[in-house]
Amino acid sequence: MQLTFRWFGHRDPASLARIRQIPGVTGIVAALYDVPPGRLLPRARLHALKTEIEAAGLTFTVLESIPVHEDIKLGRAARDEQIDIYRQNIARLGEAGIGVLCYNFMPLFDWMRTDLAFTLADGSTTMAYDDRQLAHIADPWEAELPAYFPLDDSPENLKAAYRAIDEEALWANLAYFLAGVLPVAEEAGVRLALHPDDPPWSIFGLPRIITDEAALARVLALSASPAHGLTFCTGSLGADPRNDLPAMVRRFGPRIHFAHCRNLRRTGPRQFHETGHPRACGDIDLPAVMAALRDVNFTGPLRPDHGRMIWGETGIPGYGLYDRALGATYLLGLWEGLGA
Ligand code: DNO
Repeated sequence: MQLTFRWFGHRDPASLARIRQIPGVTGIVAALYDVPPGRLLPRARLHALKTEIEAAGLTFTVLESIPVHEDIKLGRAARDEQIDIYRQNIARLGEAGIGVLCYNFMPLFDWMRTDLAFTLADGSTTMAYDDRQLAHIADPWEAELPAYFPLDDSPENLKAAYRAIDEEALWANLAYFLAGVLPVAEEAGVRLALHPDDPPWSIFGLPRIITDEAALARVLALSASPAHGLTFCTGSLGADPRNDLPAMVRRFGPRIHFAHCRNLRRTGPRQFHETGHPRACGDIDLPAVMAALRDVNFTGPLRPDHGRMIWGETGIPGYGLYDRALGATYLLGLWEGLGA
């Protein structure tokens, strides 16, 4: 595996120079975060970002992510135009030598938490989710977490449009999208890595389909293209106790293009909070996941995922430097211990 680290550019309190000092980290996961869905990624900006990362002695390994426009997820008439833009963006990644693209197919919202600063017994803070709290969120459209609304539509229109979209319709729209983009990804040498839904169940009545082993098998069966694969996210899938993560790694091994590793503690039905990475801290058995990745000869990028806020750090929820650096070191330690 290649150990990587997510960097949010100049709004990130962690600099590339600091990230480089984390033992074993060689790759950066980044994006042009300010480019809205449905727009072309300017070639010059991709190039500048890559140059900056390389000047710091790191490689630009993964683009996470390019949001999929809602017209595509909704299967609207304008989707072909949007798919064409997505294709052009994939080609631009290929030109820039960025080999992996992480993306998701969650309607309207990306990952969702109900508490961004839940205090743990040790005084650190972490993100938490309690499904019961969703009922109290008066206007989900005001949620602080990443939601990628296209500039060219209103929340009211989108809400209304999703009333007609059930899970099967979303599956059909995902299949249509993949058929449109995979040939270009193959040609460009870009491996697509579909991120599972986080949390892996429906929220606000919106369909969510990338939730469990059966769903991953179904999505992979849509195409045998070598460009078609997964982001294996232990925290997203692991929020549902029925998901056997090591078994899923063994089953889908060669189709795992990117791995997100983190831990969480389940506190009730559809309730959890995030924790430090070690097995001692939560319910996710990362040693077993790493062993499974070793057994399938995983060579792709892997990154520590959300961490707590520790040592007084403030910043982007889930993405402080310190706890993720501890996570990176833990993951590398597991990997070395496996003789991998
Ligand atoms: C959260 C991330 C996600 C991920 C997107 C990929 O921390 O894992 O936001 O980047 O779902 O499209």
